Amino acid sequence: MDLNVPNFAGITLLPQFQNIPLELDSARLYKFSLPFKRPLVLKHTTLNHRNGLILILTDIHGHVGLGEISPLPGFSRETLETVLLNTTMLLDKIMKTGEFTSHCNPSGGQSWENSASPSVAYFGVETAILSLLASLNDVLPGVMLFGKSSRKVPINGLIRGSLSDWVPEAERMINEGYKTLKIKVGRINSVLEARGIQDIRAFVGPDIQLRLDANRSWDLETAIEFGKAVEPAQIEYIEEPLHDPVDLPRFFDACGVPFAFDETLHQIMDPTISFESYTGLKALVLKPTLIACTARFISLVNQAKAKGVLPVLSSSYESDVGLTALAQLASSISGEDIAAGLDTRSALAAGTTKSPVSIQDGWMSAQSLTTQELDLSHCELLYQS
Ligand code: OSB
Ligand code: MG
Repeated sequence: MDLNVPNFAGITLLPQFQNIPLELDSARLYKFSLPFKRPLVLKHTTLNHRNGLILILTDIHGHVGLGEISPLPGFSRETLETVLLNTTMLLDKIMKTGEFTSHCNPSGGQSWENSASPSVAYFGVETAILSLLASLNDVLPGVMLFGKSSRKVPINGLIRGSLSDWVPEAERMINEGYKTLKIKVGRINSVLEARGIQDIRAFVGPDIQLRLDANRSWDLETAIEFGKAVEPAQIEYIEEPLHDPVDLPRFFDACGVPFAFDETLHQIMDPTISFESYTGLKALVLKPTLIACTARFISLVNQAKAKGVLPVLSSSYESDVGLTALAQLASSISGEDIAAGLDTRSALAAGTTKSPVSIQDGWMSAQSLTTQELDLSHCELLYQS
């Protein structure tokens, strides 16, 4: 079935990639359930397994497009059951009619800015279509959207252990070649944590970037106290220090530590939200799996760039297929310049490729996966068309 691709789901491809017919042949949807090495403690839940869907599209010439759809419990609004339903409905429509209009698609009077929150099914299906088109055009997917891509992207090493492990973990990561580290804070006493951050800075020296993430753990007073204590450690930014993001400018005024939006972006679905009033805003942490549709993701990237705010691509514990797609997007939006938050694969004990998508010397490859590299032997085929 031919699919009209120049403008699908509110995504406009660069002119040279338009008018190329996409002749879909098959769609297959697999379910995976991958164990974590140890239970993954998140803000609102603890996970033993990462569950999600892998989508494989093929065209009549044998080109392949891959996508992943993995709502994250405690962060996504949707369950896997809901997205499975949404995905199969989308695929039925695409395969039967060749139409891919979603409520992410501004055509038809309904723009995604003022519609209900999109399903992550869209992002997964859009990724698979872009991946198939990229394979047809022999480019990386982001080239069709942003006109460029790098071959690899720098990654921030993720430190999420207990305080006593911070310096040894930082040492291991520096030895592995990471130049940017992200430390999860807001878990125990903030005074002790601030001291831990100073210890890391003293250990790694001035040339390593340090990012922190408090996942909205603090009231304004505690955050300011923490901020003042870590200010000399020259933090690149702290993600979501406050329960209430409205107080972020006051936090910055009081301690001078730049901050980043993460959860706030995924709660406020209005992407026309102005960042202008937020002095001290250094970065938008963009998790496509939570943003849930490509058009909204692109809009946030463009807004960040227009305001001199860093667009930092970040993962949500996707499997290898999803992580590769994220590395490819990062390679187009920030290339080799901004470390991406993709150091989550090491938490999983198994994956969806024969060898895990790896980070070498602090870099992740943006190269596409081939079907030969996939390992879906432990996955369940749920849909075929
Ligand atoms: O708070 O940034 C978070 C992963 C899943 C859910 C929430 C978060 C994360 C990460 C991803 O931290 C890794 C990163 O951004 O470096
Ligand atoms: Mg965060």
